[in-house]
Amino acid sequence: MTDQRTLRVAMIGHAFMGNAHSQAWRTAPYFFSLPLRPELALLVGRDAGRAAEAATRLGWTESSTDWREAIARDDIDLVDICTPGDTHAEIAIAALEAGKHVLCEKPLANTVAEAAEMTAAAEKARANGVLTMVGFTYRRVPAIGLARQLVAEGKIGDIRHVRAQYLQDWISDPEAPLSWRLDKEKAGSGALGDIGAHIVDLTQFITGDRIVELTGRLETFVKERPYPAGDTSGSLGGGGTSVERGPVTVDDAASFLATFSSGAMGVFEATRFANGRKNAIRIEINGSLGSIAFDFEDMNVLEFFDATQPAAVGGFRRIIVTEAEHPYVAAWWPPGHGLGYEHGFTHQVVDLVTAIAEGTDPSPTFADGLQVQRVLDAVETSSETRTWQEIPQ
Ligand code: SOE
Repeated sequence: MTDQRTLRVAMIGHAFMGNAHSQAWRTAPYFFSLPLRPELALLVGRDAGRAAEAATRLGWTESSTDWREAIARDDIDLVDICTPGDTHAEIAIAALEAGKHVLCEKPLANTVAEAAEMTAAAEKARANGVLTMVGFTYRRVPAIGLARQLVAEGKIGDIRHVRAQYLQDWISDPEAPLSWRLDKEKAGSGALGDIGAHIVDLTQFITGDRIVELTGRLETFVKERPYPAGDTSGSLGGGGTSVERGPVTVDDAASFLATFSSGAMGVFEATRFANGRKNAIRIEINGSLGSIAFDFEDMNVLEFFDATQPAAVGGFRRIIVTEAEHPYVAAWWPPGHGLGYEHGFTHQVVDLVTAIAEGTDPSPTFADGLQVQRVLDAVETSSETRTWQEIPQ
């Protein structure tokens, strides 16, 4: 690192996630007092014209069509990977070997083998103070942070049930185009890795526990779709289609039963076919002393049931998670002036930059990402073999 006051970032990819990350890198220093100032130095995309346009629009100083430029440059401190999963391992390992910190979008990789290689490279680089983080952004929603706090403080007691759903509907129309997210080569898996990975991470984050075994099922309802017409990299299911069709090679929906190391029972569901549900991340946890419930479609609220209260005044309480005492909220607006999807990305930048300045591991690291990958892999194997699978710890 040549300049400790700034953190010079190169971002690879500028579609949906690139937009979200760019706004986070830009806004974090305006709302939070950061120990290092992020500099949006280099944006990399496949097409020179589009990368240059995106760099101007999103606030990056320069653009390039070669991610290796980011790795080769001495004046880049951190590589932010916002590309499809099939490129994560190659870019991340090269960046780590060149001594760059790495923020990598989720899921960490397309396979356990790739995630393991990335984690080995991360552990090697860690000896030289190089840090890694996986973009499980929803951990940084204030209501999720509060849920974790309540569990850690023992307000829920011993956890019995973990119920988690991630429901979307953007491909429930069988004529929705065959985007890269429906191609196993590019995306690794479908609903399982794209959105199921989030609820695996979130439930483990909130409970502070790990899934140790599971049995799962994957389903592909629509086996063939029209190819997209034109570029659909930045959209979910939108854009035109061509007359030619191709095979869907990933799951449309995934569900699994799981056991946590505490013995808590988990029920998980991830689907892109829940008509009417746009981005519903629903988590409910029942413990011996109470329950908590969250739904991302009402993301500034955490429901809390305290079983120690007399029945006459019991019932779920809707906590509006917009108080300065709540995680991350003090930096933003007065009570009741809620936050949105993008704020999780800003909080991710704050936590990452702080960890880099302090030389501590940000959370989740590549090792955490590898563990999530093992859970995803176990769901696939279980679905193929119709068996329970243990997760190597
Ligand atoms: C598409 O399903 C997607 O953009 C995911 O890739 C993101 O991780 C999720 O946050 C929203 O939906």
